[in-house]
Amino acid sequence: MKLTADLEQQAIQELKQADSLQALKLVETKFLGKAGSIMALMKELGSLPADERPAFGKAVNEVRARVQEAYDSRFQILKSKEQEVQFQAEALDITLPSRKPSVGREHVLQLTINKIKEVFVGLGFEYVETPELESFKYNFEELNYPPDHPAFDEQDTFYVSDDLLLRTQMTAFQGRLLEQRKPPFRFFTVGRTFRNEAVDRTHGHTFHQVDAFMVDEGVSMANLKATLGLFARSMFGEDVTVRFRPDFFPFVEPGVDYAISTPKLFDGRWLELGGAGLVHPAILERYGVDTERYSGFAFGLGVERIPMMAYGVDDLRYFFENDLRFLEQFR
Ligand code: FA5
Repeated sequence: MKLTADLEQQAIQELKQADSLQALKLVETKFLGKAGSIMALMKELGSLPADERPAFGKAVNEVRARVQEAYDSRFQILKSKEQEVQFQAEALDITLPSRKPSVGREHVLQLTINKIKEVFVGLGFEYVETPELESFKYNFEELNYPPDHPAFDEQDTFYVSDDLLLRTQMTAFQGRLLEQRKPPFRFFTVGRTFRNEAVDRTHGHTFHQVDAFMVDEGVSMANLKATLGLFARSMFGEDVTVRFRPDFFPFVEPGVDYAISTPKLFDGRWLELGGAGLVHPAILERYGVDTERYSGFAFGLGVERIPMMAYGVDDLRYFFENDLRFLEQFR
């Protein structure tokens, strides 16, 4: 029996010394495995005299049970130690401040367009949209541009074919409306316009315009001035002044340019927002409108100029660069 006692002691000693699950597994195989030393003892049973076998068998079985027990408890200890190390490595620091969710917002030009729409809808104007890819007919011909007129040079654009071009002015919507609707009416539109332009701080090749077109009985310059005055006050505040100076556009008579000034901005300097005038009778007559009875006004304004003026932005290219540091200032 000394043999079994020694083996047990040795096994328990080695199990205790195993300092990792991997090392423990090796000890287990060495003593408890199929080819292990305890099994080897069992195999010796057959070579013993018959009367010694039961006692020897019992002793070996007891040793095996105790070694197994010692293995199990060591296994538990090592397992929980290893888990602890693993948990520590995987631990999340829940006291770290989380990243702020980034909430999107509307682009400053969209905010401006929303406000423009609010003002004109409030004045009883109906909102319409027409195509960016426009025909020569609506963009120029129907707007009284004589062939080879110098006014074309100011509005060179991107041609897709001889007849199809990227519209240069929202005023192109007038012919499309007159084809479908009879006066009295008030329409406005906002959209993207394009010109073959030397890009600088106040000129883009792509920009936005808002155009309005009103035809009714007795519409005069007084209505136009009142509407644009009210528009300016809605966008820039009560202390804004508006200025109209004679200007030429083939589709209005008389034509004016429209500028605003407020003491708050750019030291009260005048900033031109767009052009305006009374609709040229030739345009209305082309669509069968009785110009003895009806007259109209029209204007077209640059959208970018509005937030430039309102926020003191000195370069229109900021609006298109999509730099969040710039865009996040507006809400
Ligand atoms: C026109 O486009 C006329 N259709 C306006 C009009 C409508 C007159 C109805 C009379 C009746 P103009 O080319 O001046 O006019 O442009 C109007 C405004 O658009 C300018 O005052 C400016 O604010 C803006 N604009 C014109 N070109 C550019 C550009 N390249 N970049 C940015 N804004 C521009």
